[in-house]
Amino acid sequence: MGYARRMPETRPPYDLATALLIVDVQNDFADPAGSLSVRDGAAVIPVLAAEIEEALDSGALVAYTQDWHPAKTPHFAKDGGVWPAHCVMQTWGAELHPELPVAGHVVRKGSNGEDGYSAFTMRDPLTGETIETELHDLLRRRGVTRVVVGGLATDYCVVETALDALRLGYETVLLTEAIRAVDLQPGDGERAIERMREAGATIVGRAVPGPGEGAVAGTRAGSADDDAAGAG
Ligand code: VGL
Ligand code: ZN
Repeated sequence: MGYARRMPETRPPYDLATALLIVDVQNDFADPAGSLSVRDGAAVIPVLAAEIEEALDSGALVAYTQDWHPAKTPHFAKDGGVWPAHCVMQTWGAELHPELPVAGHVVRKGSNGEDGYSAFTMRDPLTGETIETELHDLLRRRGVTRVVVGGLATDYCVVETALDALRLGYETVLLTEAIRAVDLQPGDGERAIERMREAGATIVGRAVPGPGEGAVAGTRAGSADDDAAGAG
């Protein structure tokens, strides 16, 4: 609401200095039977599959993350956190969705009970200390300066990953058609996209409406044209 209409931005082409980051496309988020299933989550898979193919054709790195929790962690409601148990290591829910093509390094986050959502950093649940995953090192060693981000979920791991990437100095591109939100509160996904835009991310693709929203919220019929990116 109230956003200026913007011309759609297009994704810069993949090259050796670009990495495609695919966040948490795991059964518990992407499958309707998952314990923290994201509405329409599996819809990101064909979009990401096309991106993966283009990235690989251009020699770009593709990296994946897996939320990877022990059975007991302060991240889970039963142990003092906020979430139903999900992505417990070595279980079906933690596996990458079987339809997602896997062609690159997989970063697992949370193995030692760390909390947090970013692919780059985790929080020690006892000391509150920030711990880096191996992702920044991996990208740095490969000379990556730009990341293209998609996956699940927009309002948690995707937004925190993109904000960390920007903070670490990466040019950051968000693929709106390759993300979906948990939307605990209606509009969380849209607000996350705005936070990424304000922090300097390039937002590419049509806005994907949240639950109960029209194609372009807050506007009257006739304005929901397919070229309107970033609206609603
Ligand atoms: C996520 C909630 C809890 C995510 C992970 O991948 O977005 N969300 N853990
Ligand atoms: Zn988690």
